[in-house]
Parts: sequence; structure tokens; C-alpha cells
Amino acid sequence: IQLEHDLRSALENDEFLLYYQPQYDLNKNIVTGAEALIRWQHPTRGLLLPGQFITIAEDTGLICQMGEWVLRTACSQARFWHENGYPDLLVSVNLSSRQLSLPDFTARVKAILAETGCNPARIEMEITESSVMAQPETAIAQLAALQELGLNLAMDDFGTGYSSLGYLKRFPLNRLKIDRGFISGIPDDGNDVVITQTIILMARQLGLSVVAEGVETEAQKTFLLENDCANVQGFLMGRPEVVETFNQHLQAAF
Ligand code: G
Ligand code: G
Ligand code: MN
Ligand code: NA
Repeated sequence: IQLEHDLRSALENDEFLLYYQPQYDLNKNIVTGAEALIRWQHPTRGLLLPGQFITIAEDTGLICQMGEWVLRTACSQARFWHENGYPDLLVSVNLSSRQLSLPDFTARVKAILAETGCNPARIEMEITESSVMAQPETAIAQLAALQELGLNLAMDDFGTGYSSLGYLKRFPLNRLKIDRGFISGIPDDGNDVVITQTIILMARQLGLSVVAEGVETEAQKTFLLENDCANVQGFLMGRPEVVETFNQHLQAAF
């Protein structure tokens, strides 16, 4: 309850910050993108992770205002990167299902893009299976409207929800993010190996890009390269960091 109270003032007091985790292309040896991940610098409890406040934000509806702050901040940062040496960097933001179900969500996004002067072609919105499968037909229309603005769409945590493969084909998606739960079992768990290989093949057949999340070991990296999944994200390549630290990753050789 106290946390809920604090959350209400957190936006006004500017207590949120965005961390960025790099995404790499293992063939080109370059940073291709950054996933924006919210943190809360709580006045007395210290730095809080999303797991400690996202559910409260969802339940109170505060997630929508928070999500707008995330998008605005990420778009401003993206524009800065694009104009300062990294024109192709793809910046990903996580969307809550509550944001997606706002009737004027597309208009709000459009306004933020205009306000920040950010190129939508270099922004990716991450959605989850559960957030679109509740009302798939509505979601298809909403996602299509976002794609119409020029944004990229990714299915986050792929394989953990209850997505119907029939719908997967119909959702206007650009990319699948293989959940780290599968990657963590590679190379020893035969099931995780086969599931990951199958997701990579299926993505390709559906005309989708694919990125593996949660890459923590050299063995996982080697496996993904050998299985034609050169796009990776995980602690092995880089943790979520404040902008200043992320920028050092950008400049450093891989
Ligand atoms: O690194 P991490 O602990 O930051 O993230 C944990 C979870 O919180 C992930 O599932 C991630 O999708 C979610 N998350 C992180 N940032 C945001 C955000 O800005 N908005 C939403 N809706 N979820 C986020
Ligand atoms: O949005 P999503 O659920 O994918 O959120 C990304 C989450 O995964 C964040 O909490 C981030 O800190 C975490 N994460 C990113 N890379 C790794 C990794 O290599 N290992 C583990 N255990 N977590 C990771
Ligand atoms: Mn994500
Ligand atoms: Na994920």
C-alpha cells in the first residue's frame, strides 16, 4: 500500500530511470540495438527492479502514464543516438497490455514520436503473448495501427505464453524474442535445444527476425551462431546499464 502511494508521486518526482541492455549481431560483431528497462530510484528503498513494482503499476493503471514516460524517454535517447553516430540502432521498449488496450494508444504514440522527432523505423515495441491472446482480433487491429506508424513489433518471452500458432501468423510482427528459459538449457537440455532450433526455423519460415534472450555462456553463443541466430541479448554480451555505461559498450570493440 505504501509502495502504491509512493508510485503515484514517483512520476512527478522524476524517480524513474531507463537502463539499456545491448543486443548484438554475432556475425557483424556490432551492437544492433538496446532494450530499455525501467528502474525506480525509490527515495528510501533504493533502486527497485520492475519485478518489485510493475504489478502494482498494472493493477492501479499507473502503468499507462509510466509507459508513456518510458516511450518518451526512449524515443528522445534513440534520436540522440541516431544523430550522434548510431543511425541504425534499434531501441526496444516493453509494452503493457493495459497500454495496448487504451483506445487512443496509437494517437498517443504518434504524438510522442512527433514530440521527440524520433524515427519510428528504429523503435521496436515488445508485446507478450498473454497481452495479445486475451483479445486477439482487437490486438491485430491495434498492432497493425502501430505498424502503420512505421514502428517495429516484437513478441517478447516467446514460447512461455499460450500463443496459438495460427494467430502468430496473423499478428503483424517483425520479430520473435526467444525466451531465456529455453536458452538457459542450451546446450545440455535436449528439449531446449530442439525447441530453440524449431523457433528459429519457424520464425524464418514466417518471415520474422529472431533474437535470443538471456545468453549467458560461450556455449550458448556458439550454438546460436551455428543455428543461424546471430542476434543475441544477454549478460554474456552486456547487462542492463545506465546510459553512460551503455555508451561505453557502444564505443568499445566487441
Ligand atoms: O531487467 P528486468 O528486471 O529489468 O525486467 C524485468 C521485467 O520487467 C521484464 O519482463 C520486462 O519486460 C519488464 N519491464 C522492464 N521495463 C519495462 C517497462 O518499461 N514497461 C513494462 N511494461 N515492462 C517492463
Ligand atoms: O522484457 P523481458 O522479460 O525480456 O525482460 C528482460 C529481463 O531479462 C530483464 O529482467 C533483464 O535484466 C533480464 N536479462 C537479460 N539478459 C539476461 C541474462 O543473460 N540472464 C538473465 N538471467 N536475465 C537476463
Ligand atoms: Mn523485453
Ligand atoms: Na523477454
